[in-house]
Amino acid sequence: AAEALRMNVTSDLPVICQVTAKHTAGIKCNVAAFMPEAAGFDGVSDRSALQEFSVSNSESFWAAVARQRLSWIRPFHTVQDCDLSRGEIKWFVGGQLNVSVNCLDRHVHTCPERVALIWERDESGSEVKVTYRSLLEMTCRLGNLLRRHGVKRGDCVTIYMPTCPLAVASMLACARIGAAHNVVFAGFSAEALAERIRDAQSGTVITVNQGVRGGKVTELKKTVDTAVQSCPAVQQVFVAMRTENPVAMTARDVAMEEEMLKEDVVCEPAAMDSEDVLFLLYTSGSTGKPKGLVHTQAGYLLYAALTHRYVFSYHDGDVFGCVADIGWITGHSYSVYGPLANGGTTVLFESTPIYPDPGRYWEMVQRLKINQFYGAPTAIRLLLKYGDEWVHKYDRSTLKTLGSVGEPINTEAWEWYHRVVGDGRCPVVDTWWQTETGGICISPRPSDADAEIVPGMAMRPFFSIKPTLMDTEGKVLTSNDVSGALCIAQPWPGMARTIHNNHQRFIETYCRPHPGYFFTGDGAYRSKEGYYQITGRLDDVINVSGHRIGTAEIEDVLNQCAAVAESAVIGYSHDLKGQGVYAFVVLKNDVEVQGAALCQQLNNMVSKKIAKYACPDFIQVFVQRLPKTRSGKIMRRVLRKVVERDLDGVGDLSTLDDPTAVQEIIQGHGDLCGKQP
Ligand code: 6R9
Repeated sequence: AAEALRMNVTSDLPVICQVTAKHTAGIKCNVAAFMPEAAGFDGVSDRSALQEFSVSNSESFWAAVARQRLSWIRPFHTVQDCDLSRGEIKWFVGGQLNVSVNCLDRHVHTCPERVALIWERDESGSEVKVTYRSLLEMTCRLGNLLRRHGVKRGDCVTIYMPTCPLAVASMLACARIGAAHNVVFAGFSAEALAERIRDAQSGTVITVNQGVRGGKVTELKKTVDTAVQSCPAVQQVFVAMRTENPVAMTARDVAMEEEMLKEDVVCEPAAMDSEDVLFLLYTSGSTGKPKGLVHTQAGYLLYAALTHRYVFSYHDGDVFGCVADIGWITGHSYSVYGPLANGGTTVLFESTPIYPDPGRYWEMVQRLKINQFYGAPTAIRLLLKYGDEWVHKYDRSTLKTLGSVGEPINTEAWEWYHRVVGDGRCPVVDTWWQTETGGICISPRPSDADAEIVPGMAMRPFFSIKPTLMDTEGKVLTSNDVSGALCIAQPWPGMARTIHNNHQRFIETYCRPHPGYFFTGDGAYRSKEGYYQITGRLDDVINVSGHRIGTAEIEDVLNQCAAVAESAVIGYSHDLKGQGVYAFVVLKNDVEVQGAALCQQLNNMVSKKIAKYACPDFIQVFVQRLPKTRSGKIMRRVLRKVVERDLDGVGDLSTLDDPTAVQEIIQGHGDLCGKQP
């Protein structure tokens, strides 16, 4: 343990700097003060040399960082053992550690009363602070409770909870006893939850009686009740109380807080191998069912911690405010794992940007003295429309860095974020990454404090990340001022290892398209200066308010409607949401339905089977047929052009099976968008 304590990095920077200064020129002191490990890297005397070193000597880089920043039960013997073309990724082989010990125990030794979590409850002004000591206690009680109820190492626990301390404790309790967690966003419907529980083979679910968001109560426990009816493997449901309203309990339900009180506050941490599973997180792909991406212990934690520390320039004592829900990867990496591994204070935001009014974020920044604020462009665009007064009302002088994530941030929103929210003082970091990458891969920082930041661009790769652009033939584009498919040329510790129960799909999606590279599914432009700008998905995944959804998933639901023969869903550019959902629906020959009633029914189905955010903004119902190639593939390109009103861009229709289909679609689109603005 004493060894572990000494590994805490951020507090002893000045000492390391002095030691280094004795041996090297003064300039090296700077880079070692920035990152202590750099003192041991040959020839690294400034930050750009450090960046180059991390890419060319990625093994030495990560070995040093892993020794310095994680506390190991047993040291690793092999830094990495990866073969990208076969999708075999292993980091820190031979090493053993416990993620909850790294996030909790080692900070409890040095600063037990430091605040770990600030729970910004939906009810504004009623925040709850949880110290490292009490979060460890909570986690241990919960770990013991899960163990007593038979949850074992290697099991998978599904967590269906709002963003709150007990949700974090649940994640960490799983990590403590060696179980994997599967957090399902509490906005997903019973069917979507059930599908994820079944795919993850979870026997245990943790939930709350009710959720509260934007002043509205949601019946989460009832949703779980419905979901588990179709999940025969579920043996127990732990129910915490978010509100005071009792809910009906069955024989399989366990009152969580009550039972936790009976448990010991000490819980022996499991010694986990670096490559044991830490969690599954489901996300949408372009085809098929949502996929459970698998992240493992050491590499994921280290990558989340290092990116949190350096992209946001997080320092000891700062209050980090990531407003993402824990149901998404952003919540995992930057509300929970990154900040806690760094011994930070992290905000858990339960509410919405406009509850009780559009000043919510900035009132919270003032009240909690937030130093780094991390949110989504869709919320920034929404708040921009409400005007500057809501921002000016509150003191934002504590803010040092502003972050953006989830989708491209347009220049107008970026400028407003920078100028109005940050008073022009704070760097804005547009961070590009994915559920698959585990943590931020491209972002303007870290770089020199005065390095330029271009609005709306993620710009620079993080340590050891080697972005590569491919042309349509799969050849590497080497020059600048080019666009292509964004790949990453070498493995990094934070990347997903597989898709749960479907390694073949993992290989086909990420490794096969460009052998030897990790394919992201996004397109990117590399500017004359060599900066990266993400141009959007290359596949049939759309991004609604920063939430990923596969068009195929929505089509699946629409096609289940008795009146529907077939459907095609596309994304279109939407002012607030980034992308909206536009559905083309072809009716069966013999049906007679009222358009409005049908649209209502289809919307209800999507909301019931997936989630509200996936509901189409427009449903164009028609009777003929979708534009298809002669081989029967729906030509989405044509549909997109129609919706974008770029009829010249529709292009060559000669491959279409029936070119007149397009006329009907253009006509129908005009009628619909005249009626439904
Ligand atoms: C972290 C997260 C990933 C997809 C990704 C891309 C889009 C994320 C972005 C961005 C442009 C950014 N995306 N960040 N596009 N600029 N800064 O959002 O993960 O939910 O898996 O979504 O989101 O298309 O491929 P995830």
